Amino acid sequence: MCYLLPIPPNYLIIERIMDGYPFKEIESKWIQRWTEENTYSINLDDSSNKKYVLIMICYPSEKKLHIGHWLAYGPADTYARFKKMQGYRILEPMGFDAFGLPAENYAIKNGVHPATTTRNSVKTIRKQLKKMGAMYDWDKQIDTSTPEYYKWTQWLFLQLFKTGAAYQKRSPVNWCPNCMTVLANEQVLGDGTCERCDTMVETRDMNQWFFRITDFADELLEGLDQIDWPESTKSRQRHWIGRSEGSEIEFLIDDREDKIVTFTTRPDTLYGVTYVVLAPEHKLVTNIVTDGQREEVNEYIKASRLKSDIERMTLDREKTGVFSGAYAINPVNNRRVPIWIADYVLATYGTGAVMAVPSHDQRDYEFSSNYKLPQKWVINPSKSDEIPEQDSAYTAYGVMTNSDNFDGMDSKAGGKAVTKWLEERGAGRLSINYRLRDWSISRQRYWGGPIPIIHCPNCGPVAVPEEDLPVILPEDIENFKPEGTSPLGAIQSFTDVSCPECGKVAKRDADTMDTFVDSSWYFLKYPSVDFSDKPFDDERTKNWLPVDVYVGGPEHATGHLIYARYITKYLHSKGMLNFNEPFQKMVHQGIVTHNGQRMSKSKGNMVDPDEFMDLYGSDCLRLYIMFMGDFTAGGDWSDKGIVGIRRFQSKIWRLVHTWAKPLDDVKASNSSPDPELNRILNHSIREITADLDDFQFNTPISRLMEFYAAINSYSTNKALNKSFLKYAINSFLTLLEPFAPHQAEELWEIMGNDGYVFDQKWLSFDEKAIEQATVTIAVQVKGKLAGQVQSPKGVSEDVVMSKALEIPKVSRLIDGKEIRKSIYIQDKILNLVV
Ligand code: ANZ
Ligand code: ZN
Repeated sequence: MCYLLPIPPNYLIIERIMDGYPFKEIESKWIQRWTEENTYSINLDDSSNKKYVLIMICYPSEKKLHIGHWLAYGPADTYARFKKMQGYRILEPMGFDAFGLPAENYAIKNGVHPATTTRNSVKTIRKQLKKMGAMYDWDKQIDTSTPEYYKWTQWLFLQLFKTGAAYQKRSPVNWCPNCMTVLANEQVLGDGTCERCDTMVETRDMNQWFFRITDFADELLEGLDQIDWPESTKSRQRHWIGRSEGSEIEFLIDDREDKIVTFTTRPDTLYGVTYVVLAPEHKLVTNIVTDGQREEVNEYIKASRLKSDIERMTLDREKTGVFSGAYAINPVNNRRVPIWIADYVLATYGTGAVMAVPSHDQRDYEFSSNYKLPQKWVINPSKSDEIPEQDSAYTAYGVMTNSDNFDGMDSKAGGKAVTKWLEERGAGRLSINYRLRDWSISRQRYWGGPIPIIHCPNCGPVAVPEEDLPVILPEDIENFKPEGTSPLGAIQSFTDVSCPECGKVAKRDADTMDTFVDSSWYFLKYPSVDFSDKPFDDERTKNWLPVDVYVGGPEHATGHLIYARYITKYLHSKGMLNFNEPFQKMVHQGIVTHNGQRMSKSKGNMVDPDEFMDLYGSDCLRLYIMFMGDFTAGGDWSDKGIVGIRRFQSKIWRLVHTWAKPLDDVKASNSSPDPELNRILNHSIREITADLDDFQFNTPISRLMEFYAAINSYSTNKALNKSFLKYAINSFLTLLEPFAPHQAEELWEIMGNDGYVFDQKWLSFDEKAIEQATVTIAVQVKGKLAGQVQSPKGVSEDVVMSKALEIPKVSRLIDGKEIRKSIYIQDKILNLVV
């Protein structure tokens, strides 16, 4: 091999630092070489045996990488290297999801333009990532904030717009008063706060853009059965989509022409209805409120306006409401029940109206207790007729009671019968509801891709012609602070245009797209980054997608991971993709805490990877992160053990240094192996291979340590077979490569091997070498069989003896007596005489 750079002879480096391992020189040497030789660049025209290993795009919300990035990226790269050595053509790209709130908030806080801060962070992070030594193909990187990329995000928007899948609607939306923007439901946490800033999210009526993700609710559910994802994430998506089968039941309003349509999953409880509830935003509210109640009702509506749906849905909230003054008629028994207005009923779910059954629904139970409304028991657990004292709702199915002709029916079947009865009278029908809402995508913020729409007083919203894309986000502006409307709205040179259809004076849409739109399709762009005239190339996409393995955090379960699936299904439905699930296999890294708490800047418990990089180097940090715990389970961060890993690296370094010269002329061979070392060698290969396939990284490192110790002890053997020793060392380095790429490469070279260890074939193992070398030795005490010892072939009597004495039955039979004599037949029997 010929290198362009003068590289210091390896022996010199070793001589200089005898027991320490000079990681700094070695790691920078290899990074430089990989960069110069473009080692990790992959020609995408050849997709034979491809594997697309994707790590979630980097979100540069701060200046630099934090330990969380390392925790995911390091092991993912180890997996990719392993697969590369197994003979796959690996596409492992990296990019930057550089638009978005956190990056923008960071810029605002520092009084610097977000374009400046973001580009600087991207630069710094890219440098850090290069030091990590991952096999990213930097020729294929993406930055979602560049016009070359967002041009195609805007193109995607236009496809959706032209097919009616992107639409504008005035509706109540989540509003974060601190971030001054609309948020999607997916961005509001379970307690009703903003996922970015913890502020309580409010509701505002606004004209917003939505993507019709609900059109794909059933496909999104069904697709989950075909993909290899963690069950917990699938079930969170199922829950988020929330398919619910039930019935619509109509209640006429007493004294009025109108009727209220309720949605219920329990038509079997219809006889137990004691009141009806409308959501405060329900359109009938103003019609039915009686004059006496109007003021109180208006006050209540105003107050509930401020609360987000997610806050209103929380179960342990105090349930409040007001009486409307009006009454409704239960279709099944013509009973008159009061109509209430309460915000525990959401306008956006079902029909926005509920038939309340306090005895059998917990929310209704609490509400009725607060307002002294009657409760009526209609479902018995069994046939017994006793009505119990209730202190909570009885919500299970059972037997219908107090329900006229339906009495005694099993309540599941009874519910169907009730619906059928209603259907015959035109007062009810089966109905399916979803919890999933259309995806709100417009943001009143500066740092995002502009929405490519022009509003014309004549023609309405008009698509920007595709040939005019991208609509450039103006960067030479001073005031990018959020003020409730998009800062772009104040820039006349941006907004004032003529309508592409009629030529009249018109205005650009001033909102920008949520960053989740940017990341909903980025995995399609990587294999096609070299095509600037289209978002993705058909051939490339066919050859390289879908993604084979996707690695990223579980917190994206009901956000990015649903959006990306939706966009894929949408494009598939339009014939633009030949697959309908983007990520075949999904792996989540576990959450790593620090002193038991989630790492965050505000808690001041962040771990800075650079410190460790400086002290120990990239391989060491990567090894340590993997060794520390289970990749998918996560755990608590501690740096206590990192020195141990460092010591391990030094030991490997010394072993190779000691043997490189003496083995210089020896040919590596396993034709006459030492059985015990050969057993460990093959066992290591078998276990490491299986574990890596399983995204297990800690156990393989233990195997490597064992393997090292076995080589080391064999190397002290007087009758050692040098060819086999060399074979074992080279095998060790091959197995080490995915875990410590810089060190393995250096040692491979020191051993005088040709080429890169990275280009070696992953090793296969010989099951026989593992089995054969293990023997079962019978242990006899006083001529009686007392147990067995499993041991490597050729084991000494001492070792068998000490293992035998650990067997409870053996020690029982010896019973504290002195062992007078022992007869050992090599690898067969140990006979003890007491
Ligand atoms: C009467 C009833 C009786 C109910 C009973 C439950 C138990 P899922 O499963 O989530 O679909 N509901 C309907 N629309 C609602 C809305 N807009 N806001 C709040 N709650 C609403 O839940 C369906 C149940 O949630 C419906 O069935 C309704 O209460 C309530 F023993 O109707 B049920
Ligand atoms: Zn916020």
